[in-house]
Amino acid sequence: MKNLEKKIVFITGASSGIGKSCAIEFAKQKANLILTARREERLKVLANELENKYNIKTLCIKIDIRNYEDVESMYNKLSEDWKKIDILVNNAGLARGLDKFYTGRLSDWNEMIDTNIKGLLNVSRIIVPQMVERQTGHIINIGSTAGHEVYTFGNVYSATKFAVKALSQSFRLDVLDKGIKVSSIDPGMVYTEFSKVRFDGDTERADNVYKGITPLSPDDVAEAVLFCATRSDNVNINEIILTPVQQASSSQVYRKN
Ligand code: NDP
Ligand code: 8X3
Repeated sequence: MKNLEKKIVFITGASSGIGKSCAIEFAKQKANLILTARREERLKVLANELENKYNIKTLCIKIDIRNYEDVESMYNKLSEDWKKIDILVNNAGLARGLDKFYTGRLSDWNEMIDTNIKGLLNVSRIIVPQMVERQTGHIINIGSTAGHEVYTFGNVYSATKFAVKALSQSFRLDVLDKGIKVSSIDPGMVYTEFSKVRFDGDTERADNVYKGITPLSPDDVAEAVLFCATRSDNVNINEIILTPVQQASSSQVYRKN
């Protein structure tokens, strides 16, 4: 298992769910972390806990990845040491709504497209050039089973995750001669704030999504991320698809009463 001590890991969406669990997994490996999201207070609490527990260095940065200029100026303000990011975890993302496309809300579509596709591109465009220059690095994108098959009413969210899949494959081609790894971790149903966000804070509706099943935990996904990040230098894990045992596909889920 590759040693990650003092490696610099940049995580988007570290304030919650999968991103937060990834932060904890990398901290256990003694990596130094750049934790980003819009809810800065949450990042600070997490960073403080991880610094004390694992004796690592952290930076917390409030950022909305939809804004390219903000991402660029955030990176330019980093010290030369912190700029040398070894692992980029493109995790921040969301679903909004669950509707037929012909009744869907434009604001929901824009938020998903701007975050899941353009946000991932914004961050990658800014961070990857230094990996290219140093001929080393690892980009880990969080995709979804929704990027492999559509499901009823999943239209635009699925489209964004199909785009993430296309980008992961394209990135791999673009950096083929640069010594950079590109992995995609594609989970099925994970119990996080995802459904609460999707249903605008309606916790009852959100909880119903997971009724009768044992979903993945964000820690399960973070373990897969860590597995990719700790393979030997010559090994690239292209893709991991993981689902709860009770989920066979995006729409086939076995629920116990
Ligand atoms: P959460 O809602 O728990 O976490 C989402 C994270 O993304 C938060 O930290 C949030 O931080 C951040 N985020 C959202 N929008 C922005 C933005 N514009 N700028 C910066 N950060 C942003 O959900 P998950 O942990 O489940 O989601 C993480 C990823 O996993 C997403 O890409 C999602 O599509 C994917 N995924 C989730 C699955 C699931 O079932 N939960 C299954 C498959 C994939 P903040 O609000 O503080 O900015
Ligand atoms: C999240 C999983 O099935 O809700 O990407 O789309 S699903």
